[in-house]
Amino acid sequence: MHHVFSHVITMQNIKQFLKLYLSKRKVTFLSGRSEVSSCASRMAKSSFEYVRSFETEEKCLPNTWIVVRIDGKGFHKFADAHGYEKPNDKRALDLMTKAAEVVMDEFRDIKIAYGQSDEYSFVFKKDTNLYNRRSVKLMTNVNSLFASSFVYYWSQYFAEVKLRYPPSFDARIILYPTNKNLRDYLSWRQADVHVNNLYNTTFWSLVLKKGLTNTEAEERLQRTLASDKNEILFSEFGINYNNEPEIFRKGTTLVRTKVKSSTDEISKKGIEELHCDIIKEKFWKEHKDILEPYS
Ligand SMILES: Nc1nc2c(ncn2[C@@H]2O[C@H](COP(=O)(O)OP(=O)(O)OP(=O)(O)O)[C@@H](O)[C@H]2O)c(=O)[nH]1
Ligand SMILES: [Mg+2]
Repeated sequence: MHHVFSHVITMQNIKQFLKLYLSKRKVTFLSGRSEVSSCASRMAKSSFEYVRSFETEEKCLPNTWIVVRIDGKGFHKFADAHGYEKPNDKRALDLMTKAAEVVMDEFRDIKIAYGQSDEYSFVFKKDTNLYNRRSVKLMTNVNSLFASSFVYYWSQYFAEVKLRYPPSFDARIILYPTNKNLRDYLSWRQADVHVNNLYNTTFWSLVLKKGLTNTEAEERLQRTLASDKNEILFSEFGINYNNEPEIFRKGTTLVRTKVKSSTDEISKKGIEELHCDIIKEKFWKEHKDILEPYS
């Protein structure tokens, strides 16, 4: 016992011990951060990670058309703040369509898009597997790319108008099981343009060209039928509503087309902008590829 003790406390041993001890400390000190972070990551995997189980994930029903519709938030105010022309501002509609094209370029499973006023609907093919059909992923990605593109391209369409505050859009997702349901949805949006645009065209003619106050124009149009508004436009303003630009009357439909390249060998997919009737059969006969693979 005495022998061992006396061996341990020789000066040489103390020096060696201290050297070893300090070098170990240094190593510990230098690797302190990684030890702390690896400790945190171990903790994250253990005691913190359970929070992940609170996340929920909703998937769109298989075999259904997925429609994402975005709509400008408070665009009545936004239009006024940025001097939109009344009742229709071509720049605004073109900017909306530009943003929609960016979305269609990015998300190739969108087969058709339809826009009017401050809204755009995007239709994903029935069998898309994008984001595993997770509805929140689909909806938020479409919405945020649309909104950022709207801002990104603003100055190209409104060169003289400064963007006064950041616009935003709401979004919803709707599932349609049959082709008929989808066609009826798109018809509903196009019928909405017709009703609103006929009203707005007549309303703003009365206000801007005839000097009526907003209230007077509103009263004048109360309980009028479409035919009455057509008549007011024609007899009082010489406007034949059917000759108004199609983009205002029909909204904008975006479809994919095959564009022949200059060499004529490869065909590249492009986007075509249409302002036509999508309620009647004709459009769907001419664009069979949208619905036909599906029943
Ligand atoms: N002057 C003008 N206004 C437009 C044009 N396009 C859209 N708007 C305005 O945008 C509004 C769109 O309607 P809503 O989406 O129902 O109304 P909103 O004010 O955006 O309200 P929320 O969508 O509920 O947030 C219209 O009522 C118009 O005031 C346009 O080309 N010219
Ligand atoms: Mg809106």
